[in-house]
Amino acid sequence: MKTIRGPEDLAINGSQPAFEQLLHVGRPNIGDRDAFMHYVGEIFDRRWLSNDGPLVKEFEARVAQHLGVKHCVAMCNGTIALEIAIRALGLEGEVIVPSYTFVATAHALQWQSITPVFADIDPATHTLSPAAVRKMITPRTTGIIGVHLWSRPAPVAELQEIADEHGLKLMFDAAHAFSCTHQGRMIGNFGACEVLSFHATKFFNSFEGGAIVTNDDELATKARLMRNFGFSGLDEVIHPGTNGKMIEIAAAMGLVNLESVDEVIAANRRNYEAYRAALEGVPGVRMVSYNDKERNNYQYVILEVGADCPVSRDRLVDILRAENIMARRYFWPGSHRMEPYRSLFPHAGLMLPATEAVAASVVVLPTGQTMDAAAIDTVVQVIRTAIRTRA
Ligand code: T4K
Repeated sequence: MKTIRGPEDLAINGSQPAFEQLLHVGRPNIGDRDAFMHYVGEIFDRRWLSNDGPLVKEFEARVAQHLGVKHCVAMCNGTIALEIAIRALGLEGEVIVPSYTFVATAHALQWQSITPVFADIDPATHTLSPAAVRKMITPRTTGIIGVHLWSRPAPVAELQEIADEHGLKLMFDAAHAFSCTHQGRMIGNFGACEVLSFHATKFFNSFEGGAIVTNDDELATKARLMRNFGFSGLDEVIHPGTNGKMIEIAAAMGLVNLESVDEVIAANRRNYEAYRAALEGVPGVRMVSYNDKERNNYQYVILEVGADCPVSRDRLVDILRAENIMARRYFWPGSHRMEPYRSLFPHAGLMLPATEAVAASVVVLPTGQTMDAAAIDTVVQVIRTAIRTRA
C-alpha cells in the first residue's frame, strides 16, 4: 500500500492505485472452514440436500434462539422471503414502503401486482418518516413495510401506531439488521413479521438465504406451506405456494457463520470506530453513527458527503475507485428512479425530497473481516487528500 501525501500520489493523477486488488464493499465474512467441510461430508453421507433437511431445521432453531423469536422460517433468499411474507399477510392494493432501500423491497410488491407507494425518509435516520407515511395512506392502502436501513431500526412504535389507527398490516424488511436490538429487544420481534437476508454480502451469510421471523403461529405455518408449494403431506397440497426452500449447504454455511457472529461484529465495530476517528473533522463529510446503547452489527460504514464538501460525492467515488477501493453509492438513485417505478410514477420524486438528497450524498466504504487498520488508514488518506486538495 502506498502513502498518499499529496494529489500527485492519487491514481486519478497517474500514480499507481493504492491497492493491487479490488477492495469490495460486501466482501463475505467466512467462518470456520473445517467446520463447514465437516458439514459438507455429513450432507453427502446423508444424501439429503434440500426440502426441510436436518441442517435447515437446526439453523432455524438456532436463529430463532439467537433472536428470541418464536418462529424462523428459512428461505432461499431475502427477496422470496419478502414475497412470501407479503402474501401470507394478505397484502394487496397499495403498500407503503421507503424508496430509499435496496430495490428488492419494492420489487417484492410489484412482482405480485401490489403497488409500492413510496414515502419519504427522515434525513437524520435514513428510515421511513412517520409523518410522510401518514400522507401516503389512501383507501387502497393495506400495509406498511418499514426497513431497518443500515441496521438502524425504523421508527417501530410510530409505524405500529399508524398501522393500528388505520387497520393496516405492518412488517419489516430487516435484511440489514440481523443480531441488532431496538430498545434492548432483538430485531425480529417487531410488527407482524420481519424478513432477514443472509446474502453473501450481509455480515452474516449462508451464501444466499433469507428468513421470515415472527411470533405469530398462524403466519409461520402459512409461510412454511407457501415456501414448499403448499404441501402439507406427501400428496396433499392445501395452499398456493412456491419454491422458497433453503438448501442444506446454505444452512451449513449459516450454522458455521452463526458461531462467528460476535467475532465479525467486533471486527466491524473496530473498523467503524477507526474510520470514525480518522475522518473526524474532515470538512463536508459526516459518518452515519450507531446508537451505542443498542446491540449493532456495524455492517455498513456510511459516509454522507454534504453540499459544502469541496469534492462532490460522485467525484469522491471515482477517486476511490481509481485506487481500487470499490466504494458504493447505495441506494442511489432511489427505487422511484428505477424501472418500472420511474415510468409508472414519474413525479414520485416531488414527494421524496429527503430520499433524493440522501441518495445523492451517500458513499458506502468497505468493512468486514477482510479490512484491517492499515487498509482503513489508506482509504482515509485518499479521502482526506482528495478533499484537502479539491482533487
Ligand atoms: N432488502 C434489503 C434492504 C436488502 O439490502 C436486500 C439485499 C434485500 C432486501 C434482498 O435480500 P436478498 O434477496 O439479496 O437475500 C447486493 C446484494 O446482492 C443484495 O443481497 C443486498 N441487499 C444489496 C445491498 O447488495 P448488489 O447489486 O450491490 O450486488 P453486487 O453483485 O454488486 O455485490 C456487492 C458487492 O459485494 C460488490 O462490491 C462485490 C462484493 N461481493 C459480492 C458477492 C456476491 C463479493 O465480494 N463476493 C460475493 O460473493 O446487491
